[in-house]
Amino acid sequence: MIMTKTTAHTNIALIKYWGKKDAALHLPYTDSLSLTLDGYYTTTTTHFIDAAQDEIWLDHQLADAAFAARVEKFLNLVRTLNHSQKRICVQTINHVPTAAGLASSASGFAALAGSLDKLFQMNLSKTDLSRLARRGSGSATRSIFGGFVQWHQGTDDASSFAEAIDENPNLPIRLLSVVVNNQEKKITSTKGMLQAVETSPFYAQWPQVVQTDLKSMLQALRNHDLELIGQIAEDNCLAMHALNWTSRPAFTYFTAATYQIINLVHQLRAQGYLAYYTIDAGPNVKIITSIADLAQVQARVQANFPQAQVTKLKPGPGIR
Ligand code: 2P0
Repeated sequence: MIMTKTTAHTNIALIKYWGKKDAALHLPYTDSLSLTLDGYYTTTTTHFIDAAQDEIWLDHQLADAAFAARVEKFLNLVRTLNHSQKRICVQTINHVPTAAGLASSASGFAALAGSLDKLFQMNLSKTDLSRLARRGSGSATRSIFGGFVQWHQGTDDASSFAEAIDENPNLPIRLLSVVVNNQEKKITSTKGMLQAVETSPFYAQWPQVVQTDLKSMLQALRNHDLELIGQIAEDNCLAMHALNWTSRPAFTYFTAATYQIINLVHQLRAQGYLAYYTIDAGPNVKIITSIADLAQVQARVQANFPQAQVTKLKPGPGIR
């Protein structure tokens, strides 16, 4: 029997992906740039089954209808690519709170793509694996690679893939994931970004914002300028969330706790610590800091938010 077990890590976007120019192919309106994280990951195993239907397991239980439907759509794509009708059993273990804005779809579809590549003996290159993972979820495109990763938006299925910028960053960057709420989000990323594209009068500005931020970020990475990396990431995150505030009807992923953590980050920075924040499609915050300041920043977060689940994260590897 073929070993199909594949592990993929989540990634945090420092330059965000928010909006698709092609919903079916998951082609984004902009490039994006992320850091793959060590501590949150998904492990997926697949095998063929002699059955009428696919079998989808999530964390040792049969998956709910919404999760199963999304996975089956991806299985259908891979079956079509391989001219196969075989049913498949998928077993997924998430070492990351599902759908809490912590990119479980990124690690999930990257791991699933990697596992199916082995099952069907497709022998895809990393670039082609990235393109395949993209069909499951946009952010999964980047989780094929470790370290800092750029997703080139491309113009079609062939040209939209991610590339490693620096797989083993020699940079003292650390992140603190501050989970204040691990409930599933009410507005999925897919829905939220569609609403922003269709209704925010500021969406027209977004590609230009990303282009400028990306250029500055690539330069900051080359210079190992961690302060600047944090500042650009924070600014870009706020620009993304401004698209949601300016949608009609307006919406936000932020909750009261989100603002409280933002305020604490500002306080820490005023006191001389390296601390910036970035936030995805949920209320939880990731704090960007340095090895030198990690312990102090973590202590302050834990003292101020004793209920929060705080996890230290560092750059992580690509799929394996
Ligand atoms: C990102 N996010 O760049 C952005 C920033 C959340 C905020 O990609 O519809 O699950 O499957 O392509 O990838 C989360 O959205 O959305 C996401 P789909 P996905 O990481």
